[in-house]
Amino acid sequence: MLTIWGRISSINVQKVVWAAGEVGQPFERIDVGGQFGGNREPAYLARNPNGLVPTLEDGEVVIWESNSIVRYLAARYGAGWIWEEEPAKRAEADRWMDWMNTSLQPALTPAFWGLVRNDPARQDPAAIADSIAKTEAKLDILDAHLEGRTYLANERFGMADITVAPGAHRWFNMPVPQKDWPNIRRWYAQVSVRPAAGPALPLPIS
Ligand SMILES: N[C@@H](CCC(=O)N[C@@H](CS)C(=O)NCC(=O)O)C(=O)O
Repeated sequence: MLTIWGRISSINVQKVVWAAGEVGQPFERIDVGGQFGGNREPAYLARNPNGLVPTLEDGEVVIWESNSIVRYLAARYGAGWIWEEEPAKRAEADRWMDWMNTSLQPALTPAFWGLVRNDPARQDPAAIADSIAKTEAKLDILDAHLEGRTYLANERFGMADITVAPGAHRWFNMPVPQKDWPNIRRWYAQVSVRPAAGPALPLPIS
């Protein structure tokens, strides 16, 4: 039985919960972080010195960093399924996973904290407008990539879809102007109804 440490409102925890479901591994998820706290406790820091969520425990194996956890789950339990052995194919998925963490998430986070989490420190209208503009530019790239494609990488469902779709889920449920991204909408509608996606993509977002 896997243990996933982290509150489900975390976009990074959502990726791990989804991946665990796809590879058919039973897991216990323990609420840590945000309003639940616990992530600065010595016992948690011993597992994850960053004091962030998610952290995965699989027997003796302890891993932090959401993408690394998804890759671990895919490689260990999803070979021939969501794990690509061939380096070029795996890189096709890897690049979108890293793009999510380094491009889309940083772009949308200020608007999310200002408009959804109502953080008093993140109410600057200019910063929110900047976040919206930057996110739209990233989503334009995603929409163009998905033109004529069913999935993000290798024409089959995989790690990239699991890690990027929580970003679309968040954006589509935020009180922001919604541009028309027909390819993202179609792709999101398709992947978000997978049985493993349900527990990973809670509504309302928070
Ligand atoms: N790069 C890390 C980022 C982890 C991260 O920033 N997690 C946030 C939640 S999304 C966190 O732990 N925030 C503190 C908290 O929840 O208390 C990953 O992908 O796992």
